[in-house]
Amino acid sequence: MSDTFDPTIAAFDPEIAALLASENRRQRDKLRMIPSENYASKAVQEACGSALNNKYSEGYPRKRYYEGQQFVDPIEELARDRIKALFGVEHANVQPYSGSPANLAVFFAFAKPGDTVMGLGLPHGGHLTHGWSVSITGAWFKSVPYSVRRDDHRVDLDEVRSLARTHRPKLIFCGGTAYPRTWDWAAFAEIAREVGALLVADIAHISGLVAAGVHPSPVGFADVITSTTHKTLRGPRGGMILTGSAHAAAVDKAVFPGLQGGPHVANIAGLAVAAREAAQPAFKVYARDVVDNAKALGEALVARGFDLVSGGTDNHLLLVDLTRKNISGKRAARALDQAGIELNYNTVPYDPRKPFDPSGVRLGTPAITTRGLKVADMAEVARWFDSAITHADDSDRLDAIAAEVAGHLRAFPAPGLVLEG
Ligand code: DSN
Repeated sequence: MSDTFDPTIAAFDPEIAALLASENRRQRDKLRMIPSENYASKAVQEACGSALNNKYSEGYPRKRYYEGQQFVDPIEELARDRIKALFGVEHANVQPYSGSPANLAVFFAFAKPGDTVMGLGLPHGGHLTHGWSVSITGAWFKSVPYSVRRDDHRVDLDEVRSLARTHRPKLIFCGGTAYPRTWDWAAFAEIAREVGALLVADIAHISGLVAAGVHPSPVGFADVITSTTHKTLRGPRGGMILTGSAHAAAVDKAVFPGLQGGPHVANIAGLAVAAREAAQPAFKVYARDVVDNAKALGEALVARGFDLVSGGTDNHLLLVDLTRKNISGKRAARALDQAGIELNYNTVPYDPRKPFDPSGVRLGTPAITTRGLKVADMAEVARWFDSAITHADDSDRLDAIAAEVAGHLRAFPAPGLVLEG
């Protein structure tokens, strides 16, 4: 056997090992507030880094195209069963590589190129794969995006109904990536039924909140539910599609062999672990804290004169419109990153600026809540945020805030990080 593969990463590839160590420290020392990110547990990461990375398993449990599935089959079955129990659904496909392939599989299962689809427009908080023009879903399908209202930034259900009646879409997507408010699944279901559309709820951002019961569930309203598994749900990178049994066969066929080859079974094992974690009482406490922290942070930012899209939040994320602060989203995001607060610049509804340098920043509380930060810490987070924006051009000041942030975080160990010393 070649000994090339035996040494540890530190011995064999010190360059990559050093970068990985730096990333671990970065994740330890920063307030990670990108709302789609989190810290997966050590147990989830162990599954993802396991020998399952060596295995091909095209097909589904008991119906594979490769041998050697003695342990993969029960792992995928456990993942499916735990997800079904967690969300209360009849069928779960846990093979999508992530959220975008999960959505593409739904297109493949239930629509044909040229069919009309509706989704919340990207600049209003939707996702690329809900039919936005630059995505394959906008290029190959006739997309009719809906919006949020100018005055309160809530989804305009009157517009959704009117567009649906006019355009008779095949699919209506609800869910988004920068929408801080609760989704009215029942209202969407009523519109979809009226026009004969299939309702797809993309709960990628909020699946952990839905699993814990702190955001209403689309089960019983949406025909198909898609999600990533690594955001508020806190699992490995991956995707899933949940349905009733009526749509199970179409979804499974669309995922494999329709869209994907061999599933990433190590991540499916990670998802099984994450689903077990999400069924524990402690997960409900985490999910409630995610929302409470986001609300408290929103209030603290408003008290400091920041404008929040929709005025606040019902979930895990906040969208801050910086127009009145005379700083662009990109400049603010860079300054905040230097100050130890990691988030992303983002368009706000009806943004006059371009997406590459928009008017807002998007931030959320899942990762910092996983570390144990509570409502009482949010005033301090708002103070650092405010100070970094106010002193965006003062490099020394930003470094000083970063040191304060890292000092504060020492009391909140980050799960799953490998840290030497
Ligand atoms: N990139 C994800 C997010 O940050 O919301 C969506 O795909």
